[in-house]
Amino acid sequence: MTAGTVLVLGADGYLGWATCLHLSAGGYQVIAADSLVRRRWDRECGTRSLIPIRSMPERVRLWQKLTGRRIAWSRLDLGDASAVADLVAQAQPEAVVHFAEQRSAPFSMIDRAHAAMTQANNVIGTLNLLFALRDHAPDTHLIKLGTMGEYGTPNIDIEEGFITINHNGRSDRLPFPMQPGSFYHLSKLHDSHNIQFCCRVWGLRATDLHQGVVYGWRTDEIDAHPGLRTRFDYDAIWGTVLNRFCVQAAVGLPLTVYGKGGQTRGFLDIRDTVACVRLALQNPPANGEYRVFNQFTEQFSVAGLAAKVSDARTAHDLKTSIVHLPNPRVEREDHYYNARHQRLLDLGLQPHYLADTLIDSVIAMTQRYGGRVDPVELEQPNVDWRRGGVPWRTPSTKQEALRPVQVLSAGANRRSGAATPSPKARLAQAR
Ligand code: NAD
Ligand code: USQ
Repeated sequence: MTAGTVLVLGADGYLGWATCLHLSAGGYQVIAADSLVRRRWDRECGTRSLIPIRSMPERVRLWQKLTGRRIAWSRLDLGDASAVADLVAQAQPEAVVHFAEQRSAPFSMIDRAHAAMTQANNVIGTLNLLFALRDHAPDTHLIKLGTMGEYGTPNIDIEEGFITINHNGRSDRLPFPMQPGSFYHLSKLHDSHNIQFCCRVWGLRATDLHQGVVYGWRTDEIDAHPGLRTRFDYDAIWGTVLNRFCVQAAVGLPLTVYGKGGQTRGFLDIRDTVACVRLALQNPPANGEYRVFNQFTEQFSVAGLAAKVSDARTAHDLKTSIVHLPNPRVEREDHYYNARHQRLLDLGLQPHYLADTLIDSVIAMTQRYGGRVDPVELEQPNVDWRRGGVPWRTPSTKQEALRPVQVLSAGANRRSGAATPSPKARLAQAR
């Protein structure tokens, strides 16, 4: 069977770009779209990808030069309903893979404006896409990136989207109860409700990938050339926990476990993200079907992950310290967690489990880009779930903006005092 056209939304992001390459290598006609808003949010936060990333036109040109395969690039904001409708109508894709959302929980908790912007961007963007599909391509398979964080941490086993409940002598298969932990995670749940509703009412078909926390930076396709690399976030707003721990270890800073560290989550390698999307694409649901796959391969506690990174360093005779900071988030730190993740395995997923070699590879990459590390980003969380945070505008005002949250930790005195060393000087000290 010839592979068809796939529209990848959020193509300039960490996972979107890796997925564009993987699907293009697999013979799909990929249309890559993104508003590039994430590059603007980085400027707002004074953050940047540890790995330098090229512009979208440069990346798609390089991919075509190396492989002869064309990825069509389109700058598009999902908030622009008529542009979304035009693109869907014109492309008539077999599937739309939707990554295009504000995806940071801390960013969504900064203040009212960031919470509102996150929910408007994510929920309205997805709604615009749903209407475009209804009106112009009702048979298209929507593959939506949701999150394991929609479930929260209930004291029962987590199923894949639905649970059969017996109540007062009657039984039904109902959506699993959800308890998201941030305005960002709530936006994903609101999306899930809208998508499920549109499948039921309009007969659309959708796969909601409830993905865990992703780590790593390499896929087979990215490895083809340094100019194809995808973003890699390590800072306190955008960096996910294992990626942060690896960078902390690489520059000799303590691994920052928030609270007791018993918070347990599902995790997966970025190579498995792209494989899961392809498997969902190759095995579409029926018209009218809304299905949920829990997309992760292993579960770890945060303290367990810190110990793994520390052990990987010890194997090279390098010492790593672990600090427990007061938790800026409101989340259970010691809880039951057992989430089912069978459906993608049933479709043939061959997981890449977390190994010391992966940790070593992230650390080696970090050492290569050590000059780009801002140690301030690795020491303290800068958004508190109860009090919010201060939205800084430019890198030069960032350190000023960070001051109000110094109280978060005893270690915060490292940032107090009149003369704060420059990031470069701090990195030199850390080494
Ligand atoms: P990312 O921030 O690197 O990429 C998201 C991309 O979407 C950015 O390039 C951004 O410019 C774009 N975007 C945002 N809003 C848009 C809009 N309105 N119109 C067009 N483009 C828009 O994020 P990521 O880590 O690649 O995550 C991608 C998706 O996967 C997100 O939906 C996220 O919720 C989900 N997810 C990520 C992880 C993870 O660990 N990274 C885990 C689970 C789920
Ligand atoms: N944590 C630490 N120390 C750190 C950073 C984080 O202990 O330095 C802890 C957090 O308190 C939390 C856990 O690690 O308990 C995970 O935090 P994270 O920042 O790695 O992940 P999260 O905020 O949940 O968000 C990330 C992505 C998001 C995705 C989600 C999947 O940014 O887009 O939806 O992972 S999940 O967690 O399954 O919901």
